[in-house]
Amino acid sequence: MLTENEIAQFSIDGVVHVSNVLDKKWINLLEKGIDRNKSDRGPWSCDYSQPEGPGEFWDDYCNWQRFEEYKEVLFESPLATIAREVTQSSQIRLFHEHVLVKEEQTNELTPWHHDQPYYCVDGDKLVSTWVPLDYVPRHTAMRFLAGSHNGPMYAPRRFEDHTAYEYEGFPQLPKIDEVKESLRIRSWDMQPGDVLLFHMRTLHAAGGSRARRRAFAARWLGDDAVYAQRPGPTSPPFPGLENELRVGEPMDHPLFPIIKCEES
Ligand SMILES: O=C(O)CCC(=O)C(=O)O
Repeated sequence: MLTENEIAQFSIDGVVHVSNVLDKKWINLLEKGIDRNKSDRGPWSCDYSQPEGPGEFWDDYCNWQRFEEYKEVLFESPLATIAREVTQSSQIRLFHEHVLVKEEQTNELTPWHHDQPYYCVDGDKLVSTWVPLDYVPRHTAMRFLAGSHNGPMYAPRRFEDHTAYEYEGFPQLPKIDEVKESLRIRSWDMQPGDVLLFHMRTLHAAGGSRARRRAFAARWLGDDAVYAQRPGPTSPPFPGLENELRVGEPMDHPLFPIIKCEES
C-alpha cells in the first residue's frame, strides 16, 4: 500500500504523511466511536484544559475492547497493513489506540515530546498512525522534528503543565528552537482520512485549534518490539503487566493482538 519513497521517508525522517488512506466508511465509524467515548470515558481519560478557559483538550486510550467501532477500524482497516509495511515487519501487533480531541476554541498546545519513553516497550520497529477526522490546517497541525527518532530518549512530559516526569537516566528535553530547526520541521495540511505515520521516538508537538479537531491514533509494534520497564509511571499504565512479561520479552500478550494484514 505504501510506496518505496514513503517507506524511505519514514526511515530517514521518522515521519511520513500519506493522503487518503481511510475512506468515509472508516471515518464514520471513528466519529461514532469518539461520540460514544466522549460521554463514556475510560479510567485513564484526561482533560488538559483550563477549567475557566474556552475549548477543551481531552484524551482517552485503551478502549478498543469497549467500543466496537474502534475495534473494527484497528482490526479491519488498512492502518495495520501500512504500519507493518512502514516498519518492514513480518507481522504487526496492536499496542493500543489513543483518541485526542481538541474541541472548538482550544488554546492548549501539545508540548514537544516523543512517545517511546512513556511506553513499556523497546525496539525500533515502532510506529503510530495518527488520523484526523476533521480538516487540520498546517499552522495548527502536528509538527515533527525530522531525524529525532535517531537521537536519545528524553523524560516524558505532562500534557497538563508541560513539566517533565522524574525519570532517572532520561535527560530533560532541551527547548526546541523552531526557527533554528525550521529545515527539520515537518508538518502538513491534513484532510480526514489522511494518515501520519511516525516513529515512537520522533519528537512532535501540535498547536491549539479554533475548529474541532478529533484525532484517532493507533500504536503499533513491529518485529523487534519487546517489553521494557521505565524508571517512573508509564502511560498507558497497563497495571499488572510487570507480573506477566519479563523485560526483553516479545509483547506476546492478549492485550496486544497480532493483526491480520493484507499480503504485500
Ligand atoms: O493530537 C495531539 O495533539 C498530540 C498527539 C500525540 O502526541 C501523539 O499521538 O503521540
